[in-house]
Amino acid sequence: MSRYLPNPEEKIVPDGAVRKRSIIAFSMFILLLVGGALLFARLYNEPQSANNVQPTLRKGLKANERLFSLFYSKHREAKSFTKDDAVKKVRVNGDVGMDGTLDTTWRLKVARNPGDTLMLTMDDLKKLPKTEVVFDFKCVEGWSQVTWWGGVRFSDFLKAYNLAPQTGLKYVGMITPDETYYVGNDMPSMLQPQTLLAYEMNGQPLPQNQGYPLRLIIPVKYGIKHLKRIGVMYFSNDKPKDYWAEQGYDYYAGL
Ligand SMILES: Nc1nc2c(c(=O)[nH]1)N[C@H]1C(S)=C(S)[C@@H](COP(=O)(O)O)O[C@H]1N2
Ligand SMILES: [Mo]
Repeated sequence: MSRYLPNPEEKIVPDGAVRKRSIIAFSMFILLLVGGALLFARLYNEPQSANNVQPTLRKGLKANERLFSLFYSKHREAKSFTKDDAVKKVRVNGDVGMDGTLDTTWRLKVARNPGDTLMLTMDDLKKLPKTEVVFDFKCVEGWSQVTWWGGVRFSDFLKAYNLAPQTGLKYVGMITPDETYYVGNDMPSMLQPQTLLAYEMNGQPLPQNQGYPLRLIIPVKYGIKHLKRIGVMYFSNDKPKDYWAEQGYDYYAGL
């Protein structure tokens, strides 16, 4: 018969408290309902932007993008391979901005500050310490190849040309000499130690169609970001224009 005895642990809730809780629960329900309806109405009435996304959703996407770029762009490194692993026949892919051939009259233009643009020769760059990287180069089209590159580590280049203050900016932009191919990369990925201004492939000067005289190698990113034939380099807090991002690809294109 003990089951009919009241449990001394059980609190007897007075009627008034029950009513109060019901009112709170019901108010929350109404609030959520109204909130949901308002959000829906806002999304429904908002004009869609160029990418078919309403500004409210776009804000959410942007916040996510910032979060991901924060967590995934730092401290990452692409797996390294040995030079023997590297393929001898490197695929050529993408020829935007690659018309004609370049010669030694080429200069790397670096917009250091307003009114202060460096004009560097290949010899200037070859004087800096050389770094070699062998990694699995991945294209968004689905293929990948282990390839071997040599050049100046981007962070070494920045030090040599007093560009440390520019690392306080969020992005580095690069453009081909004819301005038809261009990319933007986030600063943490640019500062990653495998990122090179490359002038060699398989121990030889870059072939014309693979970016002679200088290209970007940024192993933490997909191929679209490895701009071949660098003409201009600049630094900015705004996202530099990006050829494939304009076509709808992910701006960060990280691996
Ligand atoms: N100037 C320029 N750089 C470019 C491209 C391009 O079309 N033009 N294509 C990109 C893409 S999609 C890839 S996969 C790589 C290919 O580099 P590779 O030709 O040396 O294999 O270059 C990238 N850099
Ligand atoms: Mo690619």
